[in-house]
Amino acid sequence: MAPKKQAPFDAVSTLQEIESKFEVVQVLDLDGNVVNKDFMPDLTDEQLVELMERMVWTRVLDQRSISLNRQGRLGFYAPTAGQEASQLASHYALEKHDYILPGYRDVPQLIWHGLPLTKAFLWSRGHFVGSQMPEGMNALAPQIIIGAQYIQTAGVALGLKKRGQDAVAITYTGDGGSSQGDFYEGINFASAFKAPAIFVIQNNNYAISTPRSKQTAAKTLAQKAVAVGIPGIVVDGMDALAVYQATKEARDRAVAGEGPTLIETITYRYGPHTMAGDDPTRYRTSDEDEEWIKKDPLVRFRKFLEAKDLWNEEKENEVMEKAKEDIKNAIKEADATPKQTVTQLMEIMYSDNVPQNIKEQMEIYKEKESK
Ligand SMILES: Cc1ncc(C[n+]2csc(CCOP(=O)(O)OP(=O)(O)O)c2C)c(N)n1
Repeated sequence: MAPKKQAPFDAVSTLQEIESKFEVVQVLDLDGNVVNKDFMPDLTDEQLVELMERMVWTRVLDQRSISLNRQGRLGFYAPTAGQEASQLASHYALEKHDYILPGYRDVPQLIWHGLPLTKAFLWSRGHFVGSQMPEGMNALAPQIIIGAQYIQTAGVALGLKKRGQDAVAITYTGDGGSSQGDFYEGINFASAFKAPAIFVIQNNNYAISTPRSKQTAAKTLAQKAVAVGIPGIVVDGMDALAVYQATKEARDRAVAGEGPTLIETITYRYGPHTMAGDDPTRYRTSDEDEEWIKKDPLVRFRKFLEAKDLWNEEKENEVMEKAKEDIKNAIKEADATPKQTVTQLMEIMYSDNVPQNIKEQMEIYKEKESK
């Protein structure tokens, strides 16, 4: 009997079908109403309040960091306002012993993972003390090379698996980062080894001034997961509950030995890319900004909590005052930290096997800096 003739493969409709499945998952609408009970996280009232406190505190930190930068009291700073749900609700789904491999905008996650604010300020100033994580805090310093942290995350996650540790490695990049070679290598390697990794793409629609539409022809960034055989999900990145739940499910899968997940959070940064001088008005319209401000993660979550009688103005003011006080103390402490020396910079690069030429240079600087 002649073999049954195979139907011609329709690559175009297969693609369209896959792309149509990647809808944006949301839990809260703009008025803070739950619109998707199936994706509602299992969080206690105390936990919901704590997550809001972290977002409010971090919004104040962003505002103060921008003015400290303008006063010349901070160095590198990448604004975070608008991305609080994407950053902090994903972090909230982690455990203390999980590893974070952040990008340069992800300092808030480090702070809530245990990085003292003083160190965060020192990192901004390029002081090496700011890159040294406290003992027991599992994180790398923020990555500046776009996408490089994705490869490192595959390695860290594989290490966790080989040691049989009940922990995950989470990393963050932007929409621009999802076009880098390192991005593909990282998700592919982690997938092949079923490493316990969570890959987050914070899609804030711009890689500095390059719009998302020029980044890729793919309809979503999360669908890139399909090519390496891992689950991908697109969530409303201005919706703390949706971000939390997506990350929690990804973590559960990872520790159960089921491998990595790719999460795309649709978000927006209100400020410039960094404080180094890009002017968003040259590449974004004020109409676009206004559309996004309507989706603000704090406003939406506040409405949700207020309806449950868990939040009010007084509570919000308390958190804002606490943030201002914390910032004041931390910047004072950062100012009082001794300036780094060239000798120290060389010393921290090597634990042993210091090359001869570095040893010689160290001697020269030790001598110079002892005066
Ligand atoms: C490998 C590499 N290429 C270029 C740069 C310069 N650069 C810094 S930020 C940036 C855009 C990144 O955009 P995106 O990944 O969307 O992240 P976002 O800052 O929006 O969170 C570029 C190209 C870099 N740091 N590293």
